[in-house]
Amino acid sequence: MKLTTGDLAIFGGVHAFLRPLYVGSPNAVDRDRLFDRLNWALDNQWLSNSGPLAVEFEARTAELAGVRNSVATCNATVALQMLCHALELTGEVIMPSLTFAATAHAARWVGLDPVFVDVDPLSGQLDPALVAEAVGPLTSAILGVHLWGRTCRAPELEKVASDHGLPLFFDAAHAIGCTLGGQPVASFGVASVFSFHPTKVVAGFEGGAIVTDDDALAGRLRSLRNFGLGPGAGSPAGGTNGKMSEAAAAMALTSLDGFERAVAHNRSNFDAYAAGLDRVPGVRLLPHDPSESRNYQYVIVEIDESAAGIDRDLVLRILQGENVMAKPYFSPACHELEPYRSGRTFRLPHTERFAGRVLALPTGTAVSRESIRRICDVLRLVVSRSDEVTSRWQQMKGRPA
Ligand code: T4K
Repeated sequence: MKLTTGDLAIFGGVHAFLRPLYVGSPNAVDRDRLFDRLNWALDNQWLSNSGPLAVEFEARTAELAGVRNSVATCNATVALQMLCHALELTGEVIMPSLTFAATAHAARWVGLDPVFVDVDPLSGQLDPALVAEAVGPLTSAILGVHLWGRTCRAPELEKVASDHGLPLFFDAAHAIGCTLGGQPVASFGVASVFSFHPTKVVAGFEGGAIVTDDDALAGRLRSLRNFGLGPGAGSPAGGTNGKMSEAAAAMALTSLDGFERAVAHNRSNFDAYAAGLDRVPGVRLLPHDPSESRNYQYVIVEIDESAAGIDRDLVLRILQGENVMAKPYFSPACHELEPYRSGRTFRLPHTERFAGRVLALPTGTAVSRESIRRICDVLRLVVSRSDEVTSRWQQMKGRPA
């Protein structure tokens, strides 16, 4: 059946989906396996503090990351904070602004000043040449982000870091299982941080991990995670409670068991979006390099209003009306958020362009190819009838409530 603008829910039509379809719906897990693990932990009467399930999870994530150490944590935000302390950073940290608030806030929380640098206009990833220009007397580190699981230019960032004698570390919250030049992402820089939030391809209710080949750094992180006690103790920061519980590890291990299946499902979903959005003017699906391993957990489209005839915010509103709960990841960019926006005098044009145009679309094991076909039908309709959609929307907005 061919859709018309009158079928759109914002104009009084029936929702395309009866129930909301979320970006970041948790992937399905083998519940029997999960409950076996939870029961085992309860029988063990050991529920946190580097329990056997957390230790097993560390071994498996270190192997997947291709490094010697994985330090499992309660979430990735605390992991980033711990890493800033373990590296004894002071002053400023250079990072992209086009990322989730947690990247910048983690540094801010431990008393560092994020220095935001613009992204490459095509990839949306941190631009190493601009990073080099931003290095100043107060810079103590460079923090790269593998945004949306598409890798940033880590080897070039390594060069900048080594030219200036700075540590380089990565927010790899989106990038478990991803490679760059065939190497696991965690092989770049001094350490990388994964997130195991429920919205991630590997989920532990909540969870994170710092992966590193630096044994001494891992020792300091283990101490920081446990109130600054035990081997590796002595950080000026004291310590925190950043531990992963056994319940989180049970979930994370079970999620990891299904990792390949989830990635295959995401890949198939990505291909369905690519087919459904092929040649839709002004709607660019951000590609994944087929020669690299990718987890495909984020499907990002960029809406160019000048070619699509409709802006991102109206597309978002229309999709949400259909119960497609797309997300404008990552808008506003960090430099436009408090506490960074007050008094700022700089602009990050490519970051701001991406932030005004991007949309994350639902994927994961809860999303089927048929659902994607319907989402793409809506997107094709709103672009092909963009004038009509925009003027109906403006009329509606102008009407008194
Ligand atoms: N660095 C980067 C680059 C990150 O993207 C993140 C987190 C971090 C660091 C920090 O990692 P963690 O400390 O969280 O481990 C979500 C997530 O909460 C956040 O973890 C994630 N990135 C970010 C990209 O997305 P919000 O503010 O969008 O809202 P939230 O979590 O309420 O809901 C997101 C979507 O997921 C909604 O569509 C609803 C759906 N959802 C969420 C939960 C929790 C579900 O369907 N089921 C659920 O259980 O942040």
